[in-house]
Amino acid sequence: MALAEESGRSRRGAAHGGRAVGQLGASPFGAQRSGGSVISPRLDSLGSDGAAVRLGIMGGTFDPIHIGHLAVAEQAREAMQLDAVVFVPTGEPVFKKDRDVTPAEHRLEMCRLAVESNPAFDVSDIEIRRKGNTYTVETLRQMRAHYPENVELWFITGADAVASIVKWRESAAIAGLATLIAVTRPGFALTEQVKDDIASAGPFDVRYLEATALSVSSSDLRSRVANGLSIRYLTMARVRDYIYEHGLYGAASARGKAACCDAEASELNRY
Ligand code: DND
Repeated sequence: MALAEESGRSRRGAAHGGRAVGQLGASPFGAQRSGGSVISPRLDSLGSDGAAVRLGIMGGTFDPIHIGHLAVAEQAREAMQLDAVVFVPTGEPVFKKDRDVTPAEHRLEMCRLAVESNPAFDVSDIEIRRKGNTYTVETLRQMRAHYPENVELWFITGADAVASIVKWRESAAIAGLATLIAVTRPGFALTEQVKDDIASAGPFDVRYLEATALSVSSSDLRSRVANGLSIRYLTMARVRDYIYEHGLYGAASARGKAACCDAEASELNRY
């Protein structure tokens, strides 16, 4: 992996200790509200000790989450020295109205299962708790309002998502809320034209990152499950087990065929 390019306005330099989220101490700042956490129980107090913190935000429909999402987040964390990455599954994704999206509670739970072994990763249900269409600008505003200034927000996207950002709600406002990390994704070229379009849509600070290519997609996983094909190695074993346990993506009818291939991996509960 190599950092291909860095562009845009400069950001405040900060020393980052590379602390994992589990090591970030609790404090009065961001104390949980009586009704529960604001971002997530582990992340609410981020930055409360005044130290500079870089929080990566991985937004997605995650229907289902797979190794492509996880690898992108991990490589962005490493390359940009993010202290933590929070996965934020969408409530009602605006660009997916053409198909039935799996209920949010399933997508949320699969995200939780997928990230639980990484101490630098966590999941927030902030977009699911917010009713109506999900807009990233609102999520970033909520996070900005919650965290002190020493917490920098870094929004991680694949190349396809960043190319469409100019069409997102209040895209210019997003530029003022977060640094964007645009990670290359197989099949989606980040052409100079795309970069120019983004630059003309607002004063975005975009860091282009060449990550290890993983040509895996949620739609392929859904299709494989529906057709009784194995998704072993394409997502975490716990996520795969969850899909079969809950009969997602037509898994109930396909279970017998795929289960014979997956039984061993389920026992190991790894890949
Ligand atoms: P997707 O539906 O593309 O997520 O949504 C990505 C984010 O864009 C979410 O946070 C949405 O709320 C936000 N959005 C979309 C449209 C409009 C607005 C906001 C608005 O505010 O108006 P997926 O689950 O499909 O993918 C999640 C991320 O992972 C994406 O950035 C995608 O590009 C990336 N990805 C990969 N990157 C590298 N290699 C792979 C990948 N598969 C997915 N194999």
